[in-house]
Amino acid sequence: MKNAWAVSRETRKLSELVHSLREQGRFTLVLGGDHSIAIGSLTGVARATRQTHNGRGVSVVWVDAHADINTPSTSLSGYLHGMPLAFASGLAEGVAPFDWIRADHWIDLSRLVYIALRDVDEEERKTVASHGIKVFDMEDIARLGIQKVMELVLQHIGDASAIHLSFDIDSLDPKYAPCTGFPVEGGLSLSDSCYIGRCLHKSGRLVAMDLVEINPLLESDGLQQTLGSAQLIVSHALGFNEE
Ligand SMILES: [Mn+2]
Repeated sequence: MKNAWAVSRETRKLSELVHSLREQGRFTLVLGGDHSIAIGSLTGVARATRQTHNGRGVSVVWVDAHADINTPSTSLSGYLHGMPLAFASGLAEGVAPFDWIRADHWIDLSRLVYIALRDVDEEERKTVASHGIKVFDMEDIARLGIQKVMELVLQHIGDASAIHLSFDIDSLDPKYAPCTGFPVEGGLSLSDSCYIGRCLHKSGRLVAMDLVEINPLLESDGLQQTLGSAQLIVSHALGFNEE
């Protein structure tokens, strides 16, 4: 695992912080940066919402080109940004230095939904299939339209739990967000991305959001555009663009 001790230390702090803000009923918005920070945000939100929403806890909507569910043993790269869901769900349990993550930090994979996947490792495919994780890939979005997809997303996670939106900017087509480490062609339009945020806001159950994988060092020309896209998506998710 690359930079494991530093990532563990910082995500642990973030987990505590997010947990205490959620206990106060505050919405948490986490901006990045490497998607490994979701190890902190997800575990903090999961622990804080375990007893809320009639004990239904938190559902996770993961909008990303990648599945980010490798374990340290299946990862081909060792990058922790490809593993946050494995750590936050207990798939990678008790792995030092992430052994501070205990069962009360875990999210429930049966209430995880992926949107916009299009670059998934073979081992990740097996994990997604064996845990019955719901996926709406780019083909599904093209076929059904984003409105229908979001209807099915909400149907899958049920109508009681809190919702955590983890939004990787590389879910967008690179033409809307070029400044990211691992861009993949054929992604979401900006308007569909905003719709996802708006729809989850309207559910009234969105309690936390990550907006990640903006890397301003990569392409100075496209930076303003990438930041503009991100800002717009966040504003829709926070309810500033209600129709
Ligand atoms: Mn990601």
